[in-house]
Amino acid sequence: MPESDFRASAVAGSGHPTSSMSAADIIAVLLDGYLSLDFQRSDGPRNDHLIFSKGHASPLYYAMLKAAGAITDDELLTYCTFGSRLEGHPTPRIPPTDVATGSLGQGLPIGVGVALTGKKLDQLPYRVWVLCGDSEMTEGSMWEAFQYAAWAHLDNLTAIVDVNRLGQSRETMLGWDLDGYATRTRAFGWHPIIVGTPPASTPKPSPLRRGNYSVSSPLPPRPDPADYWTGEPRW
Ligand SMILES: Cc1ncc(C[n+]2csc(CCOP(=O)(O)OP(=O)(O)O)c2C)c(N)n1
Ligand SMILES: [Mg+2]
Repeated sequence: MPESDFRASAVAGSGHPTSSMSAADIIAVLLDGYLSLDFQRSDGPRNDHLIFSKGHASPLYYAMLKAAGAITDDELLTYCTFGSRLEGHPTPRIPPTDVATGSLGQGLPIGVGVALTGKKLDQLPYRVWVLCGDSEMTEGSMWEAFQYAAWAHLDNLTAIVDVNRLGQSRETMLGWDLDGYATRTRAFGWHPIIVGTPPASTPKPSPLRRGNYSVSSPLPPRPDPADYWTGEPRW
């Protein structure tokens, strides 16, 4: 998936490949053992739902679809071209996407609605998985969603927060404070599980670091590569 992620972004000269890399392990584990979704029959009512609330990680989403056999390599490389189903942010044009995401703070609230539908209206056994960014957690709508989901006892909903310390242009408010996320979500009635540990020290900027993904840059280096903005490709 990381290879597909970078190839699609490189061909398009666009996208957020490092935001995608950041969650590649998470999605690989999900795909391998947890996500119950038949990509060949993605309209099946019992399928799990996967919502990329951090929709800018679309290269990863499409890399996952390729890994699952839902799209070909040729289609992967149409990423971000006119007429392609693979837009810069996922839309329902490409199954099994339920909803267009990309405006941060919307995917989890929508996931709440899908989980509510499965549990209360349709009474289907599917699970809803929502991939969220750590900077995205500053959106108030996320916390409305956390609050409502707990109140409605939506035990069919899993929010995955990809804590990579960085937002668009700098460190998030909580940085590597994983306990800070756990404390907050627990206070909202959730059962947080911390997976992994933050690095012992923040690595020096490297060419493939999140937020600075120059592979070979024709541009002169900036004074502080840590300040590079996500979604600003420099090949
Ligand atoms: C409502 C909204 N505001 C701003 C943006 C622009 N934006 C795109 S990516 C990004 C940073 C996201 O950081 P994070 O949620 O931590 O995701 P990461 O890329 O680190 O995985 C921002 C602010 C957006 N997509 N939506
Ligand atoms: Mg982040």
